[in-house]
Amino acid sequence: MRRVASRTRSYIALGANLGDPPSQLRAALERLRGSAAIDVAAVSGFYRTPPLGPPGQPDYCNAVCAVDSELEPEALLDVLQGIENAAGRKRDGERWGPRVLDLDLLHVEGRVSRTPRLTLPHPQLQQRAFVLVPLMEVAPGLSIRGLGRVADLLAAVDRSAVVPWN
Ligand code: A4P
Ligand code: MG
Repeated sequence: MRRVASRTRSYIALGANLGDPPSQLRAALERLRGSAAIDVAAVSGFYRTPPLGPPGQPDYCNAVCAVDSELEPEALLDVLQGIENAAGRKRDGERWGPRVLDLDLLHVEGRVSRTPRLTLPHPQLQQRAFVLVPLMEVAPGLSIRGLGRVADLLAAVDRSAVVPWN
């Protein structure tokens, strides 16, 4: 696998709203921990969040984890998509429709990307309370170039509907 020169911290959003969502997230975290090239450094709590997208779908379970890796961002995305596929993720559904598992790469420290396959930082990060609440938990001091401090991004959104899963 292609590797960058040094270990880099990345932040991954986990989401699921089909099957048993917390179990899907736990299984994805186990698969990440089982990836030789990836160290899981921190995991947020699990949150119940109202679906963004077509109405009538179940609530999501959302979380964020921080990982350390020497993988290039595209290679990290390969790992995430492999884990989604292993969970039975189908890619023919409607946009923002329900899914058994979604793993998005939110941010890779020191990196930006604007390729068709990978946009970094994640383009909707700053609008999504279901991302910012758990991101704040694992990286309270994080500042993302071009976006600013996570704490300030979180202060600018309505987080009232993002509640602990239990
Ligand atoms: N892609 C580009 N940049 C990235 C990145 N930073 N991370 C490309 C991950 N993927 C990235 O993704 C579509 C394409 O985006 C991929 O081929 C990849 O190369 P996908 O996972 O196949 O499809 P998707 O997730 O349905 O698409 P999209 O538009 O990215 O959806 P989002 O933004 O992930 O939103 N409501 C709640 N409450 N909680 C949620 O977690 N999630 C979604 C999905 C909708 N509503 C939600 C939630
Ligand atoms: Mg996605």
